[in-house]
Amino acid sequence: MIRILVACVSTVSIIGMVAGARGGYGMSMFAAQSSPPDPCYDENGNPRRCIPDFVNSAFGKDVRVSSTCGAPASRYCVVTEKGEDRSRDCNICDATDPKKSHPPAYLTDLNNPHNLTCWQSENYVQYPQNVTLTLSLGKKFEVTYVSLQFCSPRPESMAIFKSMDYGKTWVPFQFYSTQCKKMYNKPSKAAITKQNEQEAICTDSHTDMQPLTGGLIAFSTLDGRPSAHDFDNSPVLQDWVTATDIKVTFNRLHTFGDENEDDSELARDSYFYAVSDLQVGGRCKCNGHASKCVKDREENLVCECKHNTAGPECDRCKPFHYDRPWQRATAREANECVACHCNLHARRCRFNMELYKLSGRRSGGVCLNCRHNTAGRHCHYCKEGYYRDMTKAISHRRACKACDCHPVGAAGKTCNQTTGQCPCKDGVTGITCNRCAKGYQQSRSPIAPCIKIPVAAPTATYSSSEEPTDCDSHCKTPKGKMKVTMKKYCKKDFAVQIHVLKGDKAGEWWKFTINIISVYKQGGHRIRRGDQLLWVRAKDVACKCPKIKPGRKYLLMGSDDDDSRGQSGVVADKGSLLIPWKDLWARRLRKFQQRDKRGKC
Ligand SMILES: *[C@@H]1O[C@H](CO)[C@@H](O)[C@H](O)[C@H]1NC(C)=O
Ligand SMILES: *[C@@H]1O[C@H](CO)[C@@H](O)[C@H](O)[C@H]1NC(C)=O
Ligand SMILES: *[C@@H]1O[C@H](CO)[C@@H](O)[C@H](O)[C@H]1NC(C)=O
Ligand SMILES: [Ca+2]
Repeated sequence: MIRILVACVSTVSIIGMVAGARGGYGMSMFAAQSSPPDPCYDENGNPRRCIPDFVNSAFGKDVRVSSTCGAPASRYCVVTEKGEDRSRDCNICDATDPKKSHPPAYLTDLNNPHNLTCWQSENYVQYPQNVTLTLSLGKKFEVTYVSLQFCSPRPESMAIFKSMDYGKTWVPFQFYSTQCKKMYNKPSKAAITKQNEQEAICTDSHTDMQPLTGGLIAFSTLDGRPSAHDFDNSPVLQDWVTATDIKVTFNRLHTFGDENEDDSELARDSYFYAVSDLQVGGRCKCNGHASKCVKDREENLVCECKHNTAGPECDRCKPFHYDRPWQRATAREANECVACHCNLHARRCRFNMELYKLSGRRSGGVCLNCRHNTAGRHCHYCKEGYYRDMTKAISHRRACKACDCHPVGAAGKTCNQTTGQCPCKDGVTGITCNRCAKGYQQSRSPIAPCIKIPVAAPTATYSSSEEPTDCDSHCKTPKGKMKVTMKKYCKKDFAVQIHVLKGDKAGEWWKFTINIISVYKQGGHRIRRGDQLLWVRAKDVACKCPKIKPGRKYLLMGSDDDDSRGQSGVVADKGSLLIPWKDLWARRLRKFQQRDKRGKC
């Protein structure tokens, strides 16, 4: 839109445009009859760039002026030219008489070409006496032109300034003078290049045609500036056209070469400035995120921000919409602000540039103060001590349940995030570790709250039909106390200390889970320390040769040749020695081991 304006703003077409902008905000009255579609969104509801109407932002506003005629009442004369003859038409300026006053309000009233109302300065305001007009727009505008329609001759030297900080500091917009160098220390014909697009230039073009009254001075902010055709992508020019206040300074009158006749009859009372219309054409600055400006509660003009933006100029993202950095909207991209993804568990978030870059410039929002026992950048998992209730969506208020780990039964307070399983102490079971596992019973110890129940001999599980009757003939080795001797050690292929953990019957066999604690002699099958299976024929177990009970430790000495089982693990049979373990054997067996190494077996 701005581009279109740039094309048509020239001193030739400015009158027409000014007329179009006349009436300020009143123009939108007709457009707003049957709530029109929001221009900030397309028909599918997608955000798109939107901008407020082009207006004369000076219309109806107060202008502060440094000089106004009529207090006290004074005479003034207008010089008119008819061919070679100059004549004077004299009048009285009287601030107390509405018909003869020229107040500053006439600068920005409705401009009726058939009944011009002119503000007028005092007489004799000659250099270095200056007259200034200061206009506050009330907020930032993007100014396309500043124009002045004169009732007096146009000034010989004048300057237009802008402020972006409500009048604290001023930046020159444009100078007009027949003697640029002398008045403003500027060359009279300076080129604007890409390097100095924010530079005010001085021109004498306003004196080309010199009507004594009714002349126009119009400054187009973008005219002749190289980036104007690509305004969307030129932060420099976007900044250049931005203003909160406009100031016009008249520095020197036009005296038509009659400086020396100051006291002459003709020149008397005809040195003053008079302006019928001051216009500042532009748009309320909303950075492409609002289609209109409205008065807020404090009567300040502000943008009616869309696209999740906020601020008087929609110049930041509104709270909780910090997933990507704020950007001005362009014709191609609305660049709307995006809400942080917090699964309804957070009300605040912040932007993190590192994460944004890591995401390929997609998402940089980090949720703050995740509620409902959630945690993480997007409040997307459960905080420590809680687990996901998979029957509920992550955005549900009760998506995270407390672990409730049993204070005695659990080894910690943090459970598995997906299953809710607490870490249980030995022999403890249950999701919260609140009961003893099978084969365990409760104790009074908080360290080992569940202890093993002594396991009955596996023989007890035999059915009577299987009860062997001929054990004495079946077992070769005599029962009774066993001694561990070097001779027995040498005779057997392996010797290991084992801990029998549990036993299960498997057809013809018993399958014991054992833990091999130490290896004192290594057979041909390379027995390793750690958990192993021990296979014993059911009949041997029934006849208690060997006699074996889970939960006990034994010395097991056996031969390699019985591998009839063909399974992994160790095999014990009636020929094996399985003797309840005594700690004092450890030393003895190490001695046997050393002797064996020296070949003494
Ligand atoms: C011209 O404008 C002035 C000030 O608004 C008003 O008082 C006056 O009646 C107008 N005159 C005509 C002829 O419209
Ligand atoms: C009038 O303006 C000119 C140019 O800005 C400046 O040099 C001069 O000091 C001003 N005169 C007064 C009286 O302020
Ligand atoms: C949680 O339990 C699941 C399922 O049993 C398992 O796959 C996962 O590894 C466990 N997580 C942790 C951290 O232990
Ligand atoms: Ca007027």
